[in-house]
Amino acid sequence: MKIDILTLFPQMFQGPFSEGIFKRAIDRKLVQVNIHNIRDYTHDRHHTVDDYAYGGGAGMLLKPEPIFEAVEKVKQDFHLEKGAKEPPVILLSPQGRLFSQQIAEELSGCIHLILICGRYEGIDERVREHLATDEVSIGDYVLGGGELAAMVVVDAVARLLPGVLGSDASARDDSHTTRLLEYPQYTHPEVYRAWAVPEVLLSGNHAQIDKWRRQQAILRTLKRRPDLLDKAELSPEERQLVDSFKKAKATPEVLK
Ligand code: 9WO
Repeated sequence: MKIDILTLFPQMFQGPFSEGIFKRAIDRKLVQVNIHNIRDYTHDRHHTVDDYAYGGGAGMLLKPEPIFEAVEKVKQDFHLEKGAKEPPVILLSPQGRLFSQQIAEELSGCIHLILICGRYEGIDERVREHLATDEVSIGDYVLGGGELAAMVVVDAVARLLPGVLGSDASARDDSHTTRLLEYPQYTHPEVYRAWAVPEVLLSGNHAQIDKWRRQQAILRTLKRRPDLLDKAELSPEERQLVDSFKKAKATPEVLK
């Protein structure tokens, strides 16, 4: 997969992509990330990327021309390489559709992504209307710009690509694909500051361990993210367990 990121702050991307699984994936050519400075696509001597809003109001907006030209250039370069179809052009903004594991999976099927990071007080509406094919938000808060959001999206997408993690299983097997939160996990020592690892995990009884973990995942999800349980795939017995806890007036010990 090739990912082109348009930003006014290219240096912000130096950290995340030079560490850990990313670095390995890039070294192994499983993913290619190119950072482009929007300012390089200006033509005036001051390299102007922002201007006042028509109608007045707070602050400066990103001008459309450098962004259009940058997107057109990276599209053209890719087409020359691959002769491929139009890639998604994703604008990171608080007004986008809310990012999720499902969107990450959808994007991981693309061979080329173009991400646009806004800055200042906003971006000329024509970028949104006539250039971006998609607008994505990573959550309901305002950031200084789209860069950190782009890194979140790229991180979530890249780890789903074949070969990026140790195995396909580890990427797909986690809680947000199965839509339950994770069960509690423990490593050595068996007792730390008088806090012991739950007995069942030391039993060696794998059927019992699996059952305990599944129950813990369900109960934790019920307590912290009950909205997720509606979509989860539960057996009839597990549904009953959930319903009995939901109906109970007092909070059961396991949920505290
Ligand atoms: C700032 C501002 C200040 C005064 C009046 C209005 C204002 N609007 C904004 C604003 O929305 N700035 C944005 C900053 C412009 C586009 C890039 N920025 C951004 C993207 N902030 N937060 C995101 C973002 C992206 C994805 N998911 C969550 C947040």
